[in-house]
Amino acid sequence: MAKKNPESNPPRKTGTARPDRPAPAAGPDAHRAAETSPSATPGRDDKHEDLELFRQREPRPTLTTDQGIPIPHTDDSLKAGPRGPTLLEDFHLREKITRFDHERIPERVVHARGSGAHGFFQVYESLEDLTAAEFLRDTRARTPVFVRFSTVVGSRGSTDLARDVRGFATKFYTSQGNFDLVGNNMPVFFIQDGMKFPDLVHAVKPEPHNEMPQAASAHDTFWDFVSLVPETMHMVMWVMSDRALPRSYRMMEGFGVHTFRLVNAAGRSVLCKFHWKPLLGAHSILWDEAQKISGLDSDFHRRDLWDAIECGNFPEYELGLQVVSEEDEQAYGFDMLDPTKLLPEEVVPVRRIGKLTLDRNPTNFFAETEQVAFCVANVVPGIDFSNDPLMHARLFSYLDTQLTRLGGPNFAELPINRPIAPVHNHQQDGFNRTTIPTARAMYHPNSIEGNRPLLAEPAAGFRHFAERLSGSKTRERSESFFDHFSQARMFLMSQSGPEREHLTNALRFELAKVERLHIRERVVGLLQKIDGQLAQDVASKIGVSQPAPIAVVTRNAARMKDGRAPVDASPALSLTNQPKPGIKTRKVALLALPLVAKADVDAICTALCSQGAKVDVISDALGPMPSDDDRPVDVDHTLWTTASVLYDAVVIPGGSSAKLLADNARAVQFVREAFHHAKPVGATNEGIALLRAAALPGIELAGAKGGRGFVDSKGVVSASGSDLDAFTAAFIAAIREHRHFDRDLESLGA
Ligand code: HDE
Repeated sequence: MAKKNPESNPPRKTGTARPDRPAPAAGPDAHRAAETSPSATPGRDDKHEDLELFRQREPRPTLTTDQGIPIPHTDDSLKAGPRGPTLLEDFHLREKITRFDHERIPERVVHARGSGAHGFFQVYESLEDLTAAEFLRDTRARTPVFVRFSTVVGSRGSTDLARDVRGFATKFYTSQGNFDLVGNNMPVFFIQDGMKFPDLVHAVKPEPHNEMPQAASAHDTFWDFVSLVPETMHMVMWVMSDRALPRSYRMMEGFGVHTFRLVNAAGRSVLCKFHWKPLLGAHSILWDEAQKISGLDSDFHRRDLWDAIECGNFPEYELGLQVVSEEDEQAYGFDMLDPTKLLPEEVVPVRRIGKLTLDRNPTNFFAETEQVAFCVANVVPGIDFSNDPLMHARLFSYLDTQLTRLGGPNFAELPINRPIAPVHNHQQDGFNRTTIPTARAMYHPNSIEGNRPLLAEPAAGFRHFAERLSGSKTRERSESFFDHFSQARMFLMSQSGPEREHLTNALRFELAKVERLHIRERVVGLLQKIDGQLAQDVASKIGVSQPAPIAVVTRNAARMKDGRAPVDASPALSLTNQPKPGIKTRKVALLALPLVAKADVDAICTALCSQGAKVDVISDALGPMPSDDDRPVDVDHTLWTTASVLYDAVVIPGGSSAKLLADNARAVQFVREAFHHAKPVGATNEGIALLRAAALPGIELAGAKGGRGFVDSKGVVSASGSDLDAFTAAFIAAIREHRHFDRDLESLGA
């Protein structure tokens, strides 16, 4: 593993003293560093080693105060007699209570609820032609990263399963300093100018008079804002879609949203959009599931991420780039500076350039996940900003918000935030300074310290791209930002039938919770501009009179560069079209009672686990469960403590007792609910009795009167007295598909 530059910030285990350097030579460049900044290739463990310096791992033999004074008694306060008043001199009590009183810091004003993980990023091939960023040029570099996933609206303790945008923020600890890619799981945003962000957030957060509802956009103030600000409509389509309900943080895409710039060593700039592509594919759940999971396990996503990493199923994402030349800023039928627009992958393909692997859980939630401070303005040489007006407000906001949240300007010294690249400057003092500068000259220029720290060589330091700018000061929106509906329509038209149905139902749900009729009416008016049918479908369920059909003015949502071949739908925007790489890490519930057929259990578990799935045995009691041979089966959960919404699929093996499951109301509910949520369901031999009891509409089962020995019916796979291999192969294929919406879900009240 490559070693870190010895000049990294103190404290260090070894070599913390800075090597003395000779005073700068006289001459025009006497104020510049003779060598470039750190060039050592980073290794994946560099940040881990850095954090280890701060982790308290030593055994804790004796209880002490913060001052190190040994404490022999911590259960009673110091009193004047056993029943007397507590004495003020009890410094141990005072310290303990004081520390407790001040444990909380302000939660993030948005994205308060989050989960983090450590990992590393490695580029596949050098992007030297595009960027001077070392971590994108050096294929040997395993750049340490910390990622924090989040919801936006809810408070720190709110559910993971809110209908919401997810944050996907990545801190790259590169050899040239920290680069923060602070993105979301949706490629566009609600508003075009950061000036409107406080308005948006005040509208979507709980209402000011009663602080309700928590972590939900289904209320008047959000939809009032939406109805008055049509630029929100494209993002509203995304938030009402299945994208707002990811199955897992490990199974969602990420986007930088804004157009960035890449600048190469020669100073040539191109525009660029960043994407994260999950290697497990992108999958979602249904709103009914989300609501139920919120009650059963509001840490569902946090637990999923944590467990996957603990089990060695490291989440992986490829970093993708869409690169566009400067001149093409407006060549695709919209303005690349407008963050309510996306560049369809069919117009400019996403080039996958490297891989992110998350392979380590934090050791302390507060110190790492809570104290991590991302900042859009943290860019390294070779990456720069565009003039997106939303981005520019963000360039200010992130550092500013940490001043309150993390108690002053020294938050970059916190272990999770400090770069692995050396930090030397003239900043000093402030709340919570932890390093001890020993320099005598905290100013530039100076002669006392040989003018140190020296300025970086121009070729190595950050240089802002010398974009030619002109314009009069004005508070105006560019006309090129005015089309608010074409891409909203493009998104809608890109959805598969079931996805569109979910989106329609989401709008019905949200708007049915809006109390004021005039707000609902205005939103329907906006929906009409996207699609008349959508407007009618929504209006019919929310007490708004059917809007008279109007001709939707369709413009090209995007076009190919040469102006031909307009893009009205982008297949890449549909989750249905996403790659379905396999069943790795999918969770399967195996329902069984004592005397279950061990041969069936073994065949199912072996086949599913060999493909990387996880099988949980669920029965009516914990402990080893007798099977039909001598070997018991370990039970993971009971029917009382879990539910089908926590699983991707359910399977019932045979055995003489399996038929009893058909009389167990919880087991029947388990299967019906899994079916209702379009999940794969499987059963072998006697286990099929439970499927029969669940009365799954429109499904053919094996072994039924005249039925065959093996049937695969819309993701319900059953096998009676037939080849278990054929069963497991078909069941695995059904799980790979994720969901089966070709079922008759209406008749179950879906
Ligand atoms: Fe943020 N955003 N944001 N945002 N954002 C914050 O920074 C802000 C926007 C995003 O896990 C805050 O440290 C403004 C877009 C993520 O710690 C704050 C505007 C995108 C996270 C802030 C936006 C994001 C934040 C709150 C409009 C996707 C969580 C606490 C101009 C590209 C980072 C904090 C984490 C957090 C401001 C819009 C993503 C207040 C002013 C667009 C993932 O600074």
